[in-house]
Amino acid sequence: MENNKLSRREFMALSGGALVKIGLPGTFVKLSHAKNADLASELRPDGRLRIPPGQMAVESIQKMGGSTGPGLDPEWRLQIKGEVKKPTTFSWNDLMQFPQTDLLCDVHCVTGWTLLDSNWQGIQLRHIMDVVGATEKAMYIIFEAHAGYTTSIPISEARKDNVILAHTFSGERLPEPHGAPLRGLVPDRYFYKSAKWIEGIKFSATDELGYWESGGFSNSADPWKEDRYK
Ligand SMILES: Nc1nc2c(c(=O)[nH]1)N[C@H]1C(S)=C(S)[C@@H](COP(=O)(O)O)O[C@H]1N2
Ligand SMILES: [Mo]
Repeated sequence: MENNKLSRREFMALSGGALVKIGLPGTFVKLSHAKNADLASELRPDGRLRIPPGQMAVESIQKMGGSTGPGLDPEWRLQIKGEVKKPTTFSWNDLMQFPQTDLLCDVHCVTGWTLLDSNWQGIQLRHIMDVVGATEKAMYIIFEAHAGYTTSIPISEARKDNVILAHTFSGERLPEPHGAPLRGLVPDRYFYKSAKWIEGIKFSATDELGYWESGGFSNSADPWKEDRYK
């Protein structure tokens, strides 16, 4: 699939005019076609294609917008709630006491760009799950972010090693447009599952469609199945 398959018109239709927020397809700087062609046959350790179908590797992360969040506000807190044994509100300092994970991963935006070998640091979500104790009813994780943005993942995804709450990108504190102070990072789903500026994480027995998911985008958001739309 060509990137231009996601035409402006389709985006407008699907997202009810919220086009600007998800970004204009085709405005990003791609790696060369030759480099993309090289990578096209490369496989990940799990046997999946390095570049999922319909994606194009780009040179750097793109700023995809959204209502900017709290940045480095010392009053910022992360509230963990719902189906957990110990509902807890963490400060920045609390989170810094947890084991920190260094992650090298690829991210895939539904508009067609893929950033390879991006480097992040943060706290594994499954570590937080261990600390607060998910109840047996907990089947989904709902990320609640600034300005009402939400997105969800199944708890099975949330337990994966590569799912983190990221505060550092390329060795530096996450820039504000990319989600400071903390964002979810779910590399194996389209990037709209990686909520920037998170303020809460809700464990839930039932799923709740997120911001993009209720606007026509896929809830499974699996890049290798090209689950872009519902
Ligand atoms: N809070 C919040 N998180 C968000 C979004 C948003 O608008 N608000 N956009 C999502 C989408 S559609 C994408 S592609 C990525 C973009 O992240 P980036 O701006 O760091 O590239 O963030 C996701 N997380
Ligand atoms: Mo996106």
